Amino acid sequence: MTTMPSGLASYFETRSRKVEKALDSLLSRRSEEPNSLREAMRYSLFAGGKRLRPVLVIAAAECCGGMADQVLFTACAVEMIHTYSLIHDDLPAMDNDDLRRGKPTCHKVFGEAIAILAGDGLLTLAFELMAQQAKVSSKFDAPKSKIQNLKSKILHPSPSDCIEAIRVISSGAGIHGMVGGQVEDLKAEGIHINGNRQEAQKLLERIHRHKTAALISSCLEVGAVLMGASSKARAALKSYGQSIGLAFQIADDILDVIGDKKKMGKRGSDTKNKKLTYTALHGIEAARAQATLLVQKAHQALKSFGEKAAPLHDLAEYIITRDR
Ligand code: GRG
Repeated sequence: MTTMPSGLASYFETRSRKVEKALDSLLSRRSEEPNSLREAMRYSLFAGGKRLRPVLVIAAAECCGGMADQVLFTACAVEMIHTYSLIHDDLPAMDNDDLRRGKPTCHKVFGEAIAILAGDGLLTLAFELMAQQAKVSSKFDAPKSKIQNLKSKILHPSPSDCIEAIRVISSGAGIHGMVGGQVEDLKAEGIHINGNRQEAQKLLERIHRHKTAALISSCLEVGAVLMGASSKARAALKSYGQSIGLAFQIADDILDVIGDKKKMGKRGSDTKNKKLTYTALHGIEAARAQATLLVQKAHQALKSFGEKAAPLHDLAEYIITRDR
């Protein structure tokens, strides 16, 4: 296990700082919202997450010749969706976890009702934000001469690309992605390696392609979509995302067994919840080998991007060597 190499750490730091700042201003005090709701949303949003998904949106956009500012709304939106999923995942009706990122879970601090609503609030705010991006973009959908007179130096994604971006994120986060995968995961609790191993492996992969990899992969695809990239570039980034998404989950399963619980800020709960995991099914060494193969596949997918994809190559390596 290792911490992030310094080149990647400074890349991550600059991009995630932009995201932090934007999130902070998007969730600043507005008189019409109940205080407890905003506090609960902020509590989970600023509890020390790695900001992997928004950085992936930015890295994919940069890989297609764009800049962080052009995709910042969408980057913030995916972090909100990710945070809502963690709040709901920790609830007693799901994983029933008391700790997340070393802190009491949202429902432990604010109660179950507010935690559910904080998740709902983050999910809907994410879509408001992405729709807002389309609205801002349509203002800029004007003849070039007019654009030159505008103060903003940011070139906004086109309104139709913004709408396609909303579709891509909905698909990764919803019933065909994360939400669907979460349901399959809950149903699989208790199913174990005593049964048919091949069937179990197929089920496990289906769960995580949906629950974890779908949102991660849509973060990469959306970066390409917003930059109006070619369908080839879009497919390559999507494929990279599917591979690192699964590798990320395998690494998560390994950390759940052997990780430093202090660094991870949570207790491993997969064994307690009799979860079907890569480590339970194959053992740690075979799970590691599977993750390494997926990372090799991810590198392959980036071949056509050359140097621009350097941060994504480094990220793929980090995903399976991370310690939290
Ligand atoms: C409740 C609809 C719904 C979905 C929940 C994402 C998820 C589905 C559950 C989280 C459980 C879990 C541990 C999944 C494994 C992979 C994963 C998403 C880990 C957490 O993501 P990180 O490590 O989190 O990026 P940080 O804390 O860094 O933001």
